[in-house]
Amino acid sequence: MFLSRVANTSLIHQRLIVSRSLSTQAPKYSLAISRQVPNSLANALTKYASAENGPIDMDMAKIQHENYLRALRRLVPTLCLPALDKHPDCHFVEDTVVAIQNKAVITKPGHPSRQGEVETIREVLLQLGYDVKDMRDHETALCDGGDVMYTSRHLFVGLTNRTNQAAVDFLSDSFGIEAIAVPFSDNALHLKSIVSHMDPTTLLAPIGTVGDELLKTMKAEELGYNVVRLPSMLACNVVSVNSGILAQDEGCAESRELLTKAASDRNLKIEFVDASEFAKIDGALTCCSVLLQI
Ligand code: CIR
Repeated sequence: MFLSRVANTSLIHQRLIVSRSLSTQAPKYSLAISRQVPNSLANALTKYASAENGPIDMDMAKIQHENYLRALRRLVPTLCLPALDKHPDCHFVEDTVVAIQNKAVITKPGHPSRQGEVETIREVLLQLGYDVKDMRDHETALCDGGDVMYTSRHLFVGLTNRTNQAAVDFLSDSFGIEAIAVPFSDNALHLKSIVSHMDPTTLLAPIGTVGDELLKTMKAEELGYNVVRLPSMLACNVVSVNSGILAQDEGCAESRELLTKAASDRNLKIEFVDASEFAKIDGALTCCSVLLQI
C-alpha cells in the first residue's frame, strides 16, 4: 500500500516535470527509420480506401517508396530496414513504435497480421540506446502508431478499431505525459488518417463534418491550435520534420495551394510526393517512417 502510494506520487511528479517541459519548439530529429516495401504488398490490409482505386501496382509502389525516401533524406538521415515478406504491411513502420525524446514504446498493433512486425524495430531501438517499454507485456493494450500524434505540446491518441484505452494509459505512464484520448467514429483507419500537425501549434484537418467533429473531440481550439482546413482528407496527412514538410501529391490542386501557403507562412520547406499506391491500402505518408531524436 505504502509502496504503491510512493510509486503513484512519483509518477504524478514525473508527469508534472514532463508537462512543464512540453514546448512550442519543433523537435530536432536526427534519424528516421523506414522499411522496404515487401513483395507481398498486394496482400496488405485494406478497409477504407475506395475500391475504384484499383489493385496495387507493385512496381509503382516501389518507385513511390524510393521517391518518398529520397525526399525524406533531404530532411533527415533515414535508415531503411529490409522488408518482411511475411508481413504485407511491414513498411508502415509508424504503427510499430511511438518514440518521444529518448523513450520508445513498442506497440502491439491492433490487427493480428501486423503483430510480428514489431520485434525488429524493438531491436533497432535498443541498439540505438532507447529506453524501451514494450506494450506486448500488457495484457490488453493494443495500439497502432498511426493513432498517436505527439505535437510537442500534447499527446493525442485516437481510440479506433486498432487502439484502445489500455494503450492510452500505457503511453501516459511510459512517457510521463497525460495522453488525450480521442474517441473516433469508424470513418478512417487512424487518427492521423484525418489530422496531422505541421508544427507544434498548427494542425491540418479536412473541411467538413469529419474534420469538425474530430477537432471538437480533440478540443483543438481550446488547446490553442491553429487549424488549416483542406478539401482533401488525404492531403491532411503530412510528415513534419526539421523545418520541412512532406505532403501528398494527391491531385487536389486547392489542397496543394493551401498547403504551400501554410508552409511558406511558417517558413517551412514543402515537398510533394505521390503515395497513391499506399492510399489503396489505407496508408498515407506519416506511416512510412518513424522520426527519432537520438
Ligand atoms: C493497415 O491496415 O494496417 C495498413 N494497410 C495501413 C496502415 C497505415 N498506417 C498508418 O497510417 N500509420
